[in-house]
Parts: sequence; C-alpha cells; structure tokens
Amino acid sequence: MAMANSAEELVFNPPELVAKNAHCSSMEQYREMHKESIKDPEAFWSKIAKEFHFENNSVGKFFEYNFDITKGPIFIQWMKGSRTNICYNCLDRHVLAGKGDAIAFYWEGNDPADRNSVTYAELLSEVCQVANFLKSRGVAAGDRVAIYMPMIKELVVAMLAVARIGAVHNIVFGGYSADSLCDRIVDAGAEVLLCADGVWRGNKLVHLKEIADEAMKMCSSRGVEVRLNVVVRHMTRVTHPASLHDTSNGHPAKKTHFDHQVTWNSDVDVDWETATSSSSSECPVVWLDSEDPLFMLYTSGSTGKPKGVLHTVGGYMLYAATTFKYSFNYHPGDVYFCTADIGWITGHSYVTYGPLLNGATSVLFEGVPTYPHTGRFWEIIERYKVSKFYTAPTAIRTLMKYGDEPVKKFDVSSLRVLGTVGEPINPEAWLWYHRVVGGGNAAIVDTFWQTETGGHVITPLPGATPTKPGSACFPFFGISVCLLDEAGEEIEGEGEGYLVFRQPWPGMMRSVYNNHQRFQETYFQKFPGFYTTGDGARRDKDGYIWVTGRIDDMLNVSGHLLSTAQVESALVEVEQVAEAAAVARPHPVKGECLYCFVTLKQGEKFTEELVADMKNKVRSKIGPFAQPDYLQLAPGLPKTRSGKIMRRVLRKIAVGDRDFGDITTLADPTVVELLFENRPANA
Ligand code: 6R9
Repeated sequence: MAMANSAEELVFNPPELVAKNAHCSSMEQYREMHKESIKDPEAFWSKIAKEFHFENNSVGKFFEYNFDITKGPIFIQWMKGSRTNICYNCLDRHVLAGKGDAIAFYWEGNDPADRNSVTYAELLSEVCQVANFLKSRGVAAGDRVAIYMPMIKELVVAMLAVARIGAVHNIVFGGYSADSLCDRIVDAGAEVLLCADGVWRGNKLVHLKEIADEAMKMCSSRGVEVRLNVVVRHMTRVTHPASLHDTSNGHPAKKTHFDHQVTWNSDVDVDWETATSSSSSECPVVWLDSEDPLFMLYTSGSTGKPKGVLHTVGGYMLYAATTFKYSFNYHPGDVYFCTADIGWITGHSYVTYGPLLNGATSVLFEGVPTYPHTGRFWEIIERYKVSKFYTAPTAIRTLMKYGDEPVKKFDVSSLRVLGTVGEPINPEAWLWYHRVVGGGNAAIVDTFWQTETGGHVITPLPGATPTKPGSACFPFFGISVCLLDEAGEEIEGEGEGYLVFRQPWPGMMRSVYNNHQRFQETYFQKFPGFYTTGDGARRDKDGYIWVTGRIDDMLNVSGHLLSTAQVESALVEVEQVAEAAAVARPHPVKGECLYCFVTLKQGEKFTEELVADMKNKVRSKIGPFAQPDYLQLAPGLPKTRSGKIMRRVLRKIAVGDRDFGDITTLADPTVVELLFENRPANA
C-alpha cells in the first residue's frame, strides 16, 4: 500500500482572476456536467456538436460501442452517418464568420530574429493550394500521407491539407531517425511524404532531407516506394545560429543565411513553394463520415514495436475542441503557447486542432527552451503576452535548475493557466511552476492523457478545481474512471490500482492501424469491459486521482506496491538532486528492491553523506520499505526524444545485463554504456 504523501494536504484554490469568467466555475457545476456526460453522453455531446459544422446538419447515429471483449469485437462509434471535415471546422468556419484576419499563429523560430505570423484566411488559402497540389498528384481520400517536418507553419498547413481532402496523416516527429521514419512509412503504406530540408535546434543542425532520403531508400528495400516527396526549403530563410555569437569583428551579429545543400532526386522530390504556389487557393473540402480515419500516430517506442494509433474525424474533433476550451479555460483574446512538438499527440490536439477549432491565437515555437538563453520560454511569453502556457514536467525541471533569475528577467504576468503533460509532475516542480512562473496567481493544470485518448482525460478545470501539487485531480467530461486491483475488482474510495475507463468518450482511438487484434489485446484483454490505460493511479481520501506512472514502472517491494514516480519525487526533494530515475531490481527476500539513478545539480558531489541523505529522504517520504538498495550517480539519463526515461534500459543496467534491446530512439544512446561502466561496486 502506498503511504499518504504530504502534497495531498496542500490545496490551491482556483485563482480569482481565472474563476471570474470560467466556462466551468465551480465544483458543483463540474460535478453536474460530468454526471450528465456519463449518464447521457448523447445529450451532452450533441449540444457541443451543434457548435460545429456537419454537412447534413445532423449528427447521425450518436453513439454505439462494445467495450467488452467477451461479448465480441471491440468497436466505438460516435455520430456515424454524419458528414463533416475537420479542416473546414478549423478554418473555413471562422473565415466565413468574418474572423479571417485573426492571427492563427505567431511563429517564433529557433533564432529569435526569425519571426512571423499567419492569419486564419492566409492559412486557409495556403492549405487549399497544398490540397489542390496533392489532389493533382493523385492523393485521394483514405490515402496515408507521411509528414516529417520541424515546427514550422508548413507542418500545420500540411496536416490540414491532408485532412481537407480526406487523406490520413501520419506525422513522424522530426527528431526520429531514418529507421524509425521508414518503419512508420512502411507500416502505414504511405506513398507520399511531406518534409523540410532541415532545421536548427539550438546550435544543432538536423538534416531532415538527408534522413528522409535514407528512410525512402530503406522503404524501397522493404517494398514500399515513396513516389512523391514535397520538400519545404526552410534552411534558406532562417538565421544561422553561429551569427548570433560572432562578435569577433567587433560588430553586432548579422543575419546570415546558410547555404544548405541537399541532394535532389527529380523523380520524387518537388520543391514545396514551386509546386504549391501555382495551385488555386480555393479547394472544396471532401466531406467524410464522422467515423472515417483522420490520422494515425505511432506511440513512442519505449516498449515493443510502435503502434499506429488510429483516430477518426468527428469524435476526435469534438473532444480536442472541448478539452482545449475547458482545460485551459480558453477565451477569445487569449494568446496560447504549447511547447510540444506537433510530432507528438500533444502537438496534434493542442497545437493544431484544439486551438484552431476554437479560433484561438497561438505561438508556434521552432526552438528549444535553452537557446539562445535559458529564459527563452519566458521571453516568448513576455513578447506575445501569453495567457495560457502548456509544457512538460521535464522542461520545468530542466529550467528549474537555473533558478528563478531567468524567469524574473521577463514580465510573465500575463499568465493565467499553466499546463503540464507527459509524466507525473513531482510536487517540487509543480510548486516552482506555480510560485515562480505563475507568481502564485495562475492555475496549474496537470493534464493526464495519452496518444490513445486523443485529449485530456484526467485534469483540473482552472476556474473550478482546487488543485493538489502532483495530482491530475478529476476526470474530464465523458470519462468514467475506475481503479481495479490485480483480480479486476473495483477499488472504491481510497486506494491504488490499475487506471481504467468504463465507457468510451468521443476522442478515444478506434483501432491500431491494420491491427485491430493488437488494439483489443493491448487495451481490452486484461480487464474485460474496460479500457486499460497501462498506468497505475491512487485515489486519495478526497477523491483526487494521482497517476503514479506506467504499470511497468510499478515496483513491488516486500508486497508494497509503489511507483517509480513516488520514489523519484522523494529523491529530487534532496537539495543537491536534479533528476532521479528509479527501477526495480529482483531481490531474494523482498521480491524487488529499488535501484535509483540520480543526476546532481551542477557542482554537487556524490558523497557518502549525500547517499545517506537520499536514502533517508525516501524512507521518510514513503516508508522504510522503500529505501533504495542501490544509488548510482548518473551524469545523464537515457531518455526518448520526447523526454521519457527509458526504464527498461535502466532495469538492464541495474542487473548488470548488457542486452539493452533497441536503444536507437534514445536522444543520446551513449549514456547507456557510460552508466553501465559506472555501476556501483556493491551492485
Ligand atoms: C499526452 C502524452 C502517455 C503516457 C501516459 C502516462 C504519461 C502523460 C501525464 C502522465 C502522469 C500526467 N502521462 N501525462 N502521467 N501525469 N499528467 O503524453 O501521450 O506520449 O502517449 O504518453 O504518459 O504514463 O500513459 P503519450
């Protein structure tokens, strides 16, 4: 059993400024709306559907599903039979309503000198040009189109153009290798690729076109020919980072463009600008059934072969729009900034679709949080007077290391809502985010969700929910949360178990692309009748949900179930510790014991005294049984490019097994060997 944690006792009421005009402004209102959404999903979501355009002016047969594998194949359908198009709802709907001049995105490049913006009307005409070009090259409804681009306007244009003509986008994060890109093109059977020549990420140049070329070669050898590759010549229009620092001649830095050479295969490659600028800027949309596919997105490869998570048009649209509106309490006039890359689900739902469906103005950021200085996020917030900000705990912890000064240099007083996503946030990082970034006046929304869920499933609502640092709080509308024990018995009230959902919601995935069997096995087999998230969670005495991390990150020490996140959170409370990762190592008496990797803050030493402090901290925060048996100093941790710690690798290191498996998706695979070499003497 997990022990109570002191963050449970800390409660932050919704800030007055936020509650004043919130879409949902009290817990009573939240409970009422949530109750309706569960009891009568049709009534609840059909009201929301009325705000969107459905071509036949009806929302079809609203809701049908089977969640119970013992009763037949799993299926989920919302509004089947009704016809719509998400691109139309993101763009045309606003332009037709006279809002074409509103800014859709402020684009902020890797170099602060590179900036521009695009309105809804401009976005629409560019999307139409690309859509027309794709049509002219034979791309039709249902075809899969791969996209491999950095955080530039054309990435948004590309996905919307694909959606406009009813094709299915398969976006591959621009940090993935040729191997991973190839896997995703082959699995999806995509014949068309949209990419860019390259991108600067801080001082680092990523040769996207080169990687794409290599991937296409690999695809070819695996029987999939990419017949068309549309390339954005991005490098010719951005500032070379070195120019920022070149003050050797005594002159201020000059904007110098970089002559980026790419190889060109004229059978396949076409230049984006040349290809699309001559196309018409009007393109009728293809009306789709609500249950037609919208996109596939492969879930990060931290376990096994990536799965093509498939989302459909209508339900995803309602869910992305509604979660954006309520979780961030979006209002016209807000400027919203989500730091996630569009290559991840967070970027799909909360950079592109959610904000555009609401007619919002957002910042699209190409760079990294620490370039050219560690206050870059805060500088951007000041520049655009950002009111709603959304980032990941890993970014918060990274920036925390530099202290409060970089934040204080900028005026971030426009902030009202601060979101986090991706992993459990430790109370220390939560409190820093709240106190230093939010100045104590902003609502923190810790949004729990997954690629599979399409949008937030457990989250506070900023004007209504009293928050506790580290808790994602309560289920979103339509989500019926259940905690189950190993035997599948429901845990009522306080307790910890498997986090599952009892009924479908509009934004949930419909299948694994080309592998419905895997979909059923992964999410519906373990507990028939429920969607299994794969995460564990605890419900505290006040009903708050604390997501404790993946079940495969769960530890069982002497019969006590605890999560890696709990242990890590305790460790990082030790002053000298910057980051920690805990894994289980088999133990002859306890079953499993804890093996922890810790990264120290700059200048700190890994002394015996510190090791004792860390052990004591875990003992005192969780319980004596949780005391780590092993603590290893880690100069770095093996993380995927989205910032998730690859624990299976750490588990191997913990037991001295060099069989690491596939580590190519790590941001820096070299740390693995380094950690292995430096295992503590007693291990
Ligand atoms: C949106 C996204 C999903 C997994 C999920 C869970 C972890 C995400 C979290 C969180 C605790 C949160 N996760 N948000 N854990 N609190 N607020 O990240 O999707 O990349 O598919 O990852 O991330 O373990 O199961 P995805």
